[in-house]
Amino acid sequence: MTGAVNYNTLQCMASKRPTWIPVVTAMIRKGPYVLIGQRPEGHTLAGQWEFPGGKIEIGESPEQALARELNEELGIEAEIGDIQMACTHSYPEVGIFLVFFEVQFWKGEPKPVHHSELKWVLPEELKTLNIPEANRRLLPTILEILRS
Ligand code: DGT
Repeated sequence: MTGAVNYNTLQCMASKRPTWIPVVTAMIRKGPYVLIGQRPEGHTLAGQWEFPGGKIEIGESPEQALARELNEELGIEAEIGDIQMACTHSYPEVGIFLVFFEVQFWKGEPKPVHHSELKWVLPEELKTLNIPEANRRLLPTILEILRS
């Protein structure tokens, strides 16, 4: 039977395909400092320091998703700048596709609406903080970008 779609075969293929979650994050810069937030209790990676951001929802562009996340998490109206880098990271059950954007301009003062704490740090301080494994692997590149 040429041209016929075997639904069971498709289901089987789909279940073997890895799941990737797209995540957008912001490098929010003020002079030499960058803003990071501590992930709250009750979420994965609780206590770790991350760049603010989150998952892209269906129908959103990456920039729209990041602007929404920054509004929800920090209470700011951000102008999303250029993509600085992108990477993938695999957790046991799922992978994330992580895209970092530069943010230099925003309205409002960032508040820890979602995070347990926010802080402005010098890029070097990231070396000493508990950060997600996905970010740790890329730290040399992250530092290079933040120093420029
Ligand atoms: P979750 O992960 O189910 O607890 O849900 P959320 O809403 O706390 O997670 P969300 O939306 O922040 O998703 C971001 C995912 O990407 C999460 O698994 C942590 C991971 N990730 C790794 N590095 C970073 C980073 O620098 N910033 C953010 N925002 N997420 C990161």
